[in-house]
Amino acid sequence: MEKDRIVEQIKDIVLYKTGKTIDEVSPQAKYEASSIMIMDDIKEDWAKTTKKNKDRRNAYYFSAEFLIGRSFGNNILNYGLNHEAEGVAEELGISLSALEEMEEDPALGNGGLGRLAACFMESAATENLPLQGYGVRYSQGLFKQYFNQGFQMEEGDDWTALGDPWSLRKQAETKIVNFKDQKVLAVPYDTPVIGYRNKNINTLRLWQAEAINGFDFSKFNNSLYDDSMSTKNRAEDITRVLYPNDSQKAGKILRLKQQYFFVSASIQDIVSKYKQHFPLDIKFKDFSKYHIFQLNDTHPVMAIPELMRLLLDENFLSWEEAWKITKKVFAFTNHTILQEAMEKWSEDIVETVNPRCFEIIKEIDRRFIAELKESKYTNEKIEELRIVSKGTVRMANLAIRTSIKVNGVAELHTEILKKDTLKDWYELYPSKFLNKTNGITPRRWLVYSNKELSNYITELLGSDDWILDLSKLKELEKYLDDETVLKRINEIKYNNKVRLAKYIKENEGVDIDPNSIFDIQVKRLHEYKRQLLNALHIVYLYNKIKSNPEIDIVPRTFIFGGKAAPGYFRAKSIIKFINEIAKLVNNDPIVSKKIKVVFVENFRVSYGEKIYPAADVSEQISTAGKEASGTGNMKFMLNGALTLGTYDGANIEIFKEAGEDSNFVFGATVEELKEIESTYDPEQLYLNDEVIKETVDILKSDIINDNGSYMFLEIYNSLIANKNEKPDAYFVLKDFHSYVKAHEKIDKEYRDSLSWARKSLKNIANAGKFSSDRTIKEYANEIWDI
Ligand code: 26V
Repeated sequence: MEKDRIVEQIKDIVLYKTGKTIDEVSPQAKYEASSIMIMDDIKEDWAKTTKKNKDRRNAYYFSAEFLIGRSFGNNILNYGLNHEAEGVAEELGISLSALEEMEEDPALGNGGLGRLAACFMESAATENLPLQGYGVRYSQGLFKQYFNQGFQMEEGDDWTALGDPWSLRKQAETKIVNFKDQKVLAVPYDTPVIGYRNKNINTLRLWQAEAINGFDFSKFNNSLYDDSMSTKNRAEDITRVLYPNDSQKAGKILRLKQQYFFVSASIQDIVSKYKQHFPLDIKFKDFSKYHIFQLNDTHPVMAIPELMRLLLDENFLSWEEAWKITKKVFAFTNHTILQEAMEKWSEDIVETVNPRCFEIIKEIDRRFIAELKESKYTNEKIEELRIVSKGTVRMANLAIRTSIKVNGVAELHTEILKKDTLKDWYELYPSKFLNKTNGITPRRWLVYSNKELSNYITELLGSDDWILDLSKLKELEKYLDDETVLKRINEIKYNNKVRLAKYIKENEGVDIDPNSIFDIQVKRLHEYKRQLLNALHIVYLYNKIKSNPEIDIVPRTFIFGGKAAPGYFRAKSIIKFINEIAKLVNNDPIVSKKIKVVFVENFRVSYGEKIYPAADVSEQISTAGKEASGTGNMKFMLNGALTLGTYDGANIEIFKEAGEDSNFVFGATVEELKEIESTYDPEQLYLNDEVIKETVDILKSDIINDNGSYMFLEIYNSLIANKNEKPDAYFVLKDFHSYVKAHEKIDKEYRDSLSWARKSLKNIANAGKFSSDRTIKEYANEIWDI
């Protein structure tokens, strides 16, 4: 029997690794051995896929972040071991979920961009597409978050402290990366990306920096202990830590080194494999037939000069020959329109990282300008488009100039890029621009994390084909008026809420009621995402309940989760504010009967897996035009939550697919905001509107306490009396009443539980578009040609 074979194999690994029998070892050891068993099981299929892909055109996803989440449960599911898994765990004397909880959740990404990369890798493997991931193996993932008196605190994330059973160190394929002031080793670690039930296994290769001659014995023998370690430390520093996506990020030299490090190693790797495979093609004539590199934002853009450098200096191609190839093999994705996130590096930093690449960038710029001048471009336009200007290198410009295609990540976002942010570029290269609306993998975000709903869908549709073709969910619409089905939808949601409530009780120490509406906002903290609007609405409700304790409202639990970048003061203030509101609300004997507030600590992929299935309401309330796409919105929708959202990013496409009447749309549109932008006066709004005034004034009251940090006054000033920047730049007060109304509608509609379930089912049935299988096939067909 398959189960017995697996159990025996795991026991064997335990014995080999620990010298003990299964009943003597820790849960951690059982988890590790089970993971090794899976790695052993898949090895032939992995090798086969690698071999098959050698002869084909491949796409390479270059990304500084791959937020892959836990591997154990997902690999069991995708490799088809899930029917045995419970039984195997039982034989090992542990539950499957306890085994799963042993795994560290690697946080090798900040948020949306990194998680998207992980969903793409999974979908490509599932769709049999040859897509390889290349990135950085950070020793420290994104910081772990906890709260002390409601303030965010950070601690390191040493995610490999107990080992990393999911990667193989490929020492023999080590590369050397040259910086102006140091040379380091790049050691690759390969992680399998297992397609869903198709035995196709692609590779995610992450590079780790190490010293070439790590340890100086002569210094050590001379008692210069610290000195003897310094080369080693300086090398390892390069991949030590994932940078938090900071709004006021400085142009940190180590960050550019990190970027150059991984793209240099990756390009070297790919070029050297090409030369092995086609030793006769010394002019690289066929290189562009076999390779296409997708640049995930500007972070990997140094790959462009690096490829040029390798072709010119190490393979002796002429500039024209090298450029012709380089111009064919890159494509670029933009993920944000926020100006501060567009990477610009000062010339001296680029020069210190790698002087030769800097020289190449300047030459690319020089030739580009000459071309523009020839086409009679005005100096003003040329200035906009230049790659090197005013002492800085603009990475987006370098990427767009070189790439075959440039894409945004949702329809609205791409339109804004074309009409506004990248207007001049769109004029110059209209055919380069296209949209690729983001997606999420249904395996992790439904089949794995919401088993009950997933099984029910299979039961209703009579087959599990929908897992590989999410558009099939549309067939669920035939049950929209079936009371038995609607009741079962509600029952499943309730069960998921019970599970989450239990988890929150254990982890946050707060009691929440599964019969209340679970109204959830989980995402990175940022002003444009407007967690502050959500918080102010809770204050408004608090005031209302205080003045009328008998008020008839459906009990609501507001759940928040998300990290603020450690240097983003205002985002941290908002966390403190929400935690203080939670304390106020939850400790009030009357108010807490109607509403509760919880900010969960350390929101991450594995927390998301428990949260999305339990949501009734999905808060997607960014200022219109600011959220490029969002992907959390899709996870909620697929799990049957109704979206409370603005016309922003992919929300618009969600409303279009599922219907506005199955969701709650509010707030000003991009066009409306543009119209009022120059005359918007939040202070007048505040002075003339009693409700807004009373709500916002809590920030200056002693009802809540910021422990002398002045954080709440700072938030107040940011809305009303900002001296240095525009007050209320994200239109929180402007959208306040519209948001309150939408919440009132939720309160009203939730009372009709069948009608609510119908809307929930409508969302599930129309979530097909948001499968990353759809997205990745569009990339494959319209950009990569694989
Ligand atoms: C910027 C920086 C700047 C400096 C240091 C590190 C760092 C890391 C990441 C970033 C940019 C983050 C951009 C991002 O995550 N954008 C999100 O991408 C999602 C996937 O396309 C999209 O759904 C979200 O709307 C968008 O905010």
